[in-house]
Parts: sequence; C-alpha cells; structure tokens
Amino acid sequence: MNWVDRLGEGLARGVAHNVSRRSLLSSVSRILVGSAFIMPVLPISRIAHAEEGGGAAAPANGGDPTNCEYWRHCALDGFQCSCCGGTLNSCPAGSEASPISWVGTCHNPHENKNYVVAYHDCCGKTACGRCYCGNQVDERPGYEFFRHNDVDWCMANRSAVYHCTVSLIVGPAT
Ligand code: ABN
Repeated sequence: MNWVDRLGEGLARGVAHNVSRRSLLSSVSRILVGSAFIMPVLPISRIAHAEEGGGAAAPANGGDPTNCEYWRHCALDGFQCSCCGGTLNSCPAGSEASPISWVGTCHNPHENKNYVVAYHDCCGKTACGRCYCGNQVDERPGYEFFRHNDVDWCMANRSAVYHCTVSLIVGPAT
C-alpha cells in the first residue's frame, strides 16, 4: 500500500503548492452546496404528512406490533415506543418526536403491498430500554454514512436525549 500513500502525499503536496487555502475552501464548499441539489443527502422531515397527520390510508395490520418481526418495523433500529408508554405511532408522554427520521420500505404481508415507513425517534427522556429492534432492511454499514440507521435522530431536537422510536406509515411505496 506504500504507493497509495506516496500517491496521496504527492497529490496533497501538489494541491498545497498550487492552491491557496481560501480558494480550496471556496471550491470545496461550492461542490458541497451543488451536490446537495443533485443528491438529497440529508434526512427529510415528513412527519407532518405521515400517519398521525392522516396523510396515508391506514393499511391492514395483523401480527404482534411489539414483535420486531412485525412488518412495519423492517428497518427499525431502536426501542419500540409501544413498549415504553407510547404507541406504534405516538411518543410516550413527556417525550417529543424528532422532525427528521430514517425511512424504510417495508412489505405488508397481509396486503401483499409495500409501504414507506418513517422511523422517528422520541426525544427528551432517558433511553426506554425495552423492546429493542435492530432491523436492517436496506441499511448499509456505518462507513456509508447516509444509508446507516444507527443514528440518534434527536440531534435536532431541544433535547438530543433518545427515548424510543415510532414507526409511521408515510404511504404506499409505488
Ligand atoms: N434511532 C435510534 C438510535 C438512537 C440513538 C442511537 C442509535 C440509534
């Protein structure tokens, strides 16, 4: 791997000799801003349009919703709020939902249809510790940061303390 190190060092030195810090920062920030338009790199807030807001038709349920195998938990990484004083789609009293979420596409075997499901963390109370699910449908390892679901989505809340996670149906996946 020495040649990789030498190549990297050569490139870094070349850039350092030929490009000023200000113009490097300006180019990098232009690339970052530009790429955000092409590729949606941040989690998206859909909570206003999800199940609680009545946006999606409630799909047929069935099965035990506190079981990690329950279909709508297919990409859930966290403690299920329904075991923590909340429900499948509402946070326990004293906690508040994160506006950003991880989104998965889960198969409802009772209807044989796929649904987009948003996993919102409930924040502001210490970790619930019950009914943990570590499901990984469509998840990628941590080094593929934007496709990794082991993230505290409370980071944008008044309190970043994670309590549990709800699984909201956003709508049918078309
Ligand atoms: N989204 C659940 C979670 C919270 C904190 C840390 C890892 C995962």
